[in-house]
Amino acid sequence: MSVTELRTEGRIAVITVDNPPVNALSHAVRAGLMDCLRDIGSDNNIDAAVLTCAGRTFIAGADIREFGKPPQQPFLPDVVLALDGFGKPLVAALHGTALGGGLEVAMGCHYRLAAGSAMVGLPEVNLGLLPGAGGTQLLPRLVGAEAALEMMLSGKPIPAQPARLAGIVDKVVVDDNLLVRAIAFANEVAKKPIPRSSERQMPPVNTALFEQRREQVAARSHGLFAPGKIIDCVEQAVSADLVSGMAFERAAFLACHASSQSAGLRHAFLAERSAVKVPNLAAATPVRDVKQIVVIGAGTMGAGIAYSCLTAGFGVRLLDKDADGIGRGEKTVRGLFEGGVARGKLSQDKADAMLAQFATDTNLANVADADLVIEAVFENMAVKKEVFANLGKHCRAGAILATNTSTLDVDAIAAASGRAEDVIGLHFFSPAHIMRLVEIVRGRSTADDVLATSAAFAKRLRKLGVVVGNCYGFVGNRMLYAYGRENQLMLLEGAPPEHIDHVLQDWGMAMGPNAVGDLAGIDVGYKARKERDDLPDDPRFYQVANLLVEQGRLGRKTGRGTFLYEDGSRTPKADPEVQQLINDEAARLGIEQRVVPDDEIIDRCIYGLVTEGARILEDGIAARAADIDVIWMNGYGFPRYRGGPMHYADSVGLDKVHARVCEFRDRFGAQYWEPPQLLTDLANSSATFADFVK
Ligand code: T1G
Repeated sequence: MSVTELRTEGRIAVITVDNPPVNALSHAVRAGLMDCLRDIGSDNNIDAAVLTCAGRTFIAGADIREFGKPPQQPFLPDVVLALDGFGKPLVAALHGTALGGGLEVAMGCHYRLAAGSAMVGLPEVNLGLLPGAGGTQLLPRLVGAEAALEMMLSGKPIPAQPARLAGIVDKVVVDDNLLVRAIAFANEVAKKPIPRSSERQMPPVNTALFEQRREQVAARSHGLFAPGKIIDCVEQAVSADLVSGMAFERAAFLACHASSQSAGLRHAFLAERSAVKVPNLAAATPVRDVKQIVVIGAGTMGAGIAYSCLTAGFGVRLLDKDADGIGRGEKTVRGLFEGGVARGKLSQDKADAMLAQFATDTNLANVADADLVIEAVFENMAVKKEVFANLGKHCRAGAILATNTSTLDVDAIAAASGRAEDVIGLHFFSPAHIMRLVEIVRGRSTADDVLATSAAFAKRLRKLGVVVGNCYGFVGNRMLYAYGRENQLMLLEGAPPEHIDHVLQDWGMAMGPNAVGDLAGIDVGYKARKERDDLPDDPRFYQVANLLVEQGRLGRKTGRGTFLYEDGSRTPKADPEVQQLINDEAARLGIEQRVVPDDEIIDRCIYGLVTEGARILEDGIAARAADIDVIWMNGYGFPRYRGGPMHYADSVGLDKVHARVCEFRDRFGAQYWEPPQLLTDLANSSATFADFVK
């Protein structure tokens, strides 16, 4: 099947790109477009042409999957220049999302018509790139430098009407006849002079704009350099002709493309799309019908989950045996809707319609009509078992019973229900109405259709549902133990908490481990540890955290934890009392204090993640290393431009990672630093975690 088709309607040629799923500009598409231009140019019976796409969208960009491969002519910039210089009028008909190279191709054409629902944008910056096929030169010529910079630095698409007002789109077609209108438009302009984007003069610009944007970007982009390159290219467009401007742009694009930042961001993009594909599940697996959801537990998590389900169009009943708890939960849900309306996220009418689907009850047996029950009660096995025993009795046959536990044994909870095949883990991350990640924990007995339904449910909530196996902490929290352990040990060894946090945040983590602990509440981990009987026999293990909790220093919620939070401030401040507590405990344990080098802080915390991630792959708890990356980028603030812990280790080189882990084993002992066999095997065979398939 050809990915480009050429036909004529009277004296108008119609080029149709048909390259599912998003008409990405693969090599075949680029070559096909050039062939079509050649045929149209040599046909005297054709006066003008329309470029359209089959399927759900106009071209959504260059083919991201081709980036790692050797580039093939024709390169996209050459295609765009050929369009711009073409001798007959070219009309692009845009529907869906004309993004990246797709919008560049459209700007190479001489006119752009858009369906009313179309969106246009240059999101390359999200991939650590810049528009590399003329976008940084053509867009400023259409909309001016300032608006062009805003679109390219934000990476956000804009709707058709604002795009018309800005000068990107010539006409918006509000009925469903985009192609018919485009062909009629082509007939109208067939004999008119051709308005080439390359010949448009740049609107005047205050050159101070570029320095202003450089300062903004430096403050906000955490060391990413694609934004600065975009500014350089637009600045070049002010004075350069199109060809030399595009040569400048090409060099800048190649520099971005070669960067580890872009490799990480492109990995993140593809990993998030592969992670939601359930491994070892037949595509034809049926999905159970879910309309009515019951959430049990009206705390912060339960209310956030209820809100997420309501905004996705489900009916929701929130249960809690405590009347005060229900009152608080209902208040939280209503407050979230009020906030959404206030921020313009949804209309009052929509909020009212969703809230009409919301109910509460203190009767935990009121579950008979539930298609899906999500338990979000206190993180205690006995409490959860009681809830699931009750659900096993009162839920209808076929109802799915999900636990939101963040660490506990899903199989044990499932057994308590008496219907383990209907039980699954849905580990939402807090705050549940904001965090995209859900770990879908597949129990030993979980039925395939329960798994398929859960994956579809996560998609309905517009969340990233990643299927993981059942073990303590599943993937994310199991790895968090190793990351936190090293933080705790380094505190005792002499690294101040504020320094550890600064070093890791500077490295790219959204928050340092000590600030995260204060945010979540240090008592949460403390209580979880008290429930375990498999902790390492090591008096240093989370000892600082234990002492803080035992002194009532629980974190932000008590105004002090590892750090101080004065007068309700959210800004952590170093606390000399805590440092003294650490020093005293280190002395008691006979730990010699030292200056812990910054690279050691980073490597012990990050390779702590990597080694535990390797064990998770060995145990089959995660199907792909990329799934682990998705979990840590979306649940724990791991920097996207580093691609997640496993991709980062691959980018460093597993031989180097393995050598560093062996050094830590030799210095700190094999209890925590014996290299996982998988890491040793991959390092010895010059392979990567990306190569690993269980
Ligand atoms: N290349 C290859 N595959 C792509 C793709 C792309 N650009 N965009 C999407 N896909 C695949 C995706 O992997 C998934 O595949 C399927 O399409 C559906 O995607 C030179 C250098 C278009 C808004 O950054 O934002 O042009 O998993 O699940 O939620 O200047 O995809 O089904 O096998 O996301 O409806 C610039 C990226 C590229 C746009 C649709 N363009 N795509 O969202 O579906 S760089 C982008 C998106 C560039 C030039 C530069 C979204 C979407 P599979 P999906 P969706």
